[in-house]
Amino acid sequence: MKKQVVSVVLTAAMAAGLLAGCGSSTSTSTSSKSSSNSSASSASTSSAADTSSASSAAASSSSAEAVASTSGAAGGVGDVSGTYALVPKSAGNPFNEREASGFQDALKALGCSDDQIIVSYPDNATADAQITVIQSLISQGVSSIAVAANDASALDAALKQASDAGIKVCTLDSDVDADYRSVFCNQAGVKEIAQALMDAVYDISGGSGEYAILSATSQATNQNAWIAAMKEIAESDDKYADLKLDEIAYGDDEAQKSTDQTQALLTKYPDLKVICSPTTVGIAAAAKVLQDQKSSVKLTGLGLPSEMKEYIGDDDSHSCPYMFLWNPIDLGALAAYASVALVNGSMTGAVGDTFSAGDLNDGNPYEITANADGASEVILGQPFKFDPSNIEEWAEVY
Ligand code: RAM
Repeated sequence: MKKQVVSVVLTAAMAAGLLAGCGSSTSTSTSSKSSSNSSASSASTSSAADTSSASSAAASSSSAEAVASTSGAAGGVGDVSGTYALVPKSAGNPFNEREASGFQDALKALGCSDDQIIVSYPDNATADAQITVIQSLISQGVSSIAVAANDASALDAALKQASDAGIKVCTLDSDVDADYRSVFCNQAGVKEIAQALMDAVYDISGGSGEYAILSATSQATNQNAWIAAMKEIAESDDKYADLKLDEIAYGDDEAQKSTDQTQALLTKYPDLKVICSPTTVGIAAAAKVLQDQKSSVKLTGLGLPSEMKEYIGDDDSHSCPYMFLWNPIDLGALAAYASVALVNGSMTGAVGDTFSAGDLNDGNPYEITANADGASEVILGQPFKFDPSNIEEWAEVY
């Protein structure tokens, strides 16, 4: 049933994509229906996704003047004056580039000029690299920082410095301690993602046997939260009692390291049945290793359809029967809308607050909810499954 919905949405998306294809990349804010996967925002993807580079999209020290000259209400979100910064996890990761394109396009669609939008990629997926970037943004006097954190607590001091300087801070994709940000833009509930992954391991393994996890960095808040929740699920239900987790390996969201770690898992665990990789970089690397080697080990996890198209399939010649993700472009857009609402004061980021996010959420405002620890978050949607029936179509989108 979901597939039908998606297929309709997708058809619309692709039609919109054709229309948008020859124009500029500012048509972000249209979005999905039933899931965080979407739709017309994705239509702007193909151009936007290619445009992000490992440097600031519009880093400009003269942003303060530009900011002052932009004001007024746009798209129901209120005043868009300000300079909005995004700090992704690292450069060179296509997921992060799509996130950045969503952030940039949403702000442009609201009428922000290039000078008001800053995307600053850290050199690598470490807290130290992000601290350097955050400190530079503080000296530039930006209005907000949206960060996909490489560590749950190592950014605390830098983010406190930012808040003390009057900068609004939110997180997306990967969170920090709640005291150091106003709200977390979460792609999907931690439990929902973990449940989808655990059930995929169960299903693909046939309900018993050995599996391993190939994660991103060992400090990544998001992957660590998903893995902890997977463990909890596995321990709390006898259904999973015959599954054995051999190891959690870390590919650091680097292709070569993820390839090497996959290889090492295959060597160390001859009875391994399934690898679950909750990172787009890890899953793409593992998919290639397994498929090239015609390994009987199967793969699932979180992957970008465009990178996984050739590996998704039901037969022995494909390494990954199915996987999950959400729309990274929409996630970036959500962080843009949250940043605007924090800066113009239409919300504080507290549980119960609402804010407008253009056409995301079918045009309805998002409500800020409490996560398992009681901290505020806004959930983009549900994790979405990609399998042979839909991978080709979605590979065109992101
Ligand atoms: C990688 C990153 C990102 C994560 C996705 C699924 O690209 O680690 O943080 O959300 O995978």
